[in-house]
Amino acid sequence: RSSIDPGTLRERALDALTRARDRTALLTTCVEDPDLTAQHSPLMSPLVWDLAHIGNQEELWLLRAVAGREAMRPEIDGLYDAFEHPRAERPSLPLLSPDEARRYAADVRGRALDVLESAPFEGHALTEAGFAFGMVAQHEQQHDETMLITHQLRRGPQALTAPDPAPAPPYTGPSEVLVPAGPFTMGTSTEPWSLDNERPAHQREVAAFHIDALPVTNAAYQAFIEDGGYDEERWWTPEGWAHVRTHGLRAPLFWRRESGQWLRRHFGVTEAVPPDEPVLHVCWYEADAYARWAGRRLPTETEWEKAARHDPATGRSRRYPWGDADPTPEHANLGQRHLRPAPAGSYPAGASALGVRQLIGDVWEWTSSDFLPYPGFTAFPYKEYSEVFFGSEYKVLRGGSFAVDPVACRGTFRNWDYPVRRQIFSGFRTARDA
Ligand code: AVJ
Ligand code: FE
Repeated sequence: RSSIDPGTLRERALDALTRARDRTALLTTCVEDPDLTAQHSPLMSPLVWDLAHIGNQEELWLLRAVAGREAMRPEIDGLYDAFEHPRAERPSLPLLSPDEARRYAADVRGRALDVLESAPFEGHALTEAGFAFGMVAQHEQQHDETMLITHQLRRGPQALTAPDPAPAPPYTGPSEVLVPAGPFTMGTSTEPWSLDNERPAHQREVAAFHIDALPVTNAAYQAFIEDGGYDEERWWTPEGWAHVRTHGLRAPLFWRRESGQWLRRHFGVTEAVPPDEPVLHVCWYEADAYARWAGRRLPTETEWEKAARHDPATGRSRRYPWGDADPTPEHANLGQRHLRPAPAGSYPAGASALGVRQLIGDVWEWTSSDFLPYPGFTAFPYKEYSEVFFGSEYKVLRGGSFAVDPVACRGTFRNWDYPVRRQIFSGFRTARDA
């Protein structure tokens, strides 16, 4: 049971859905229609697929599952089922045109808002505390991040702009923080819109460890490159070594070296790689190799969450590093307010109880852990959100990037991807045994 009253939750759901749709509109109107139907990378869908898929999932969950309505356009369900067609195949499908997709998504939304007015927020699993509405808003925001990745991969002039984060005051704290040994509560059984893989809350024993107070920066990563990190097999796992050799990786995605300087292409603009920003667009193999080179290792997922949530004064796990309050712009770089991570050492107000900074927002952080269910996991409301991905193929990322909306980000939130992926907004921090 949520302690927040149903009226407030209903307003929050409306607000989250509206914010997601405003962002979707921005991401699908800042370029002309040919850029919506084109495939900018075989790793990604055409933007117009994401747009109609967002509407289709909203129809499936809010209109059909919650309100028991008939399918509006049963013939399109297969086109927008992510499991029926891999991304690379989607451009060749008879997809809705940009105008049709916009109209369909808007039509679904109009009806979904009617459903929201009267859906029972108590006594029904799917709508308890507004869950289905929160889930649909999170789904749209996740695809908005996916679409932002497509924008980053797109060739051509800049289409999106946002103010840069404020320069960080110099960070004078310690480079790493000791997280003491002892039990800690991982996951949640009370967060009303948490997704199935975050549940249930359970106790874990964690040995003492040290974790970086800040994410690894571009300058630090450059030192690894310049020390020959990509040429030395000893830093890499066998799979990682095979991967960098086969694909000729020499630096993070989007970087190139010119006249002795590292440049990168960032949302259509070539810029010098900013030394103080958290490193972005590295795969798990690169993060893991850097950590070994530095004499350290990636944190486990459990260690990451303990560093983020454990309050040694009370023994409690908090919702966020800074406490239980929802994120504000003072706490973290979230919601695509900026189109880049903030310099390492930013957001003192977002520090954890132990003083670890920037765990939420800025860059997704690779952990050493495989994506596995917690003890007592039950798939809800569908196996295809998490359950079908459990196993050793995927590594867990934590904390969310600058492109994650607050509705889809919590101390317990789990993301996952293949260890070779680096078009995502991924970085990392390192740890060591105490
Ligand atoms: C949780 C980000 C891995 O994008 O594949 C979107 C989220 N699930 N639609 C993804 C998701 C279904 C998912 N990730
Ligand atoms: Fe989806």
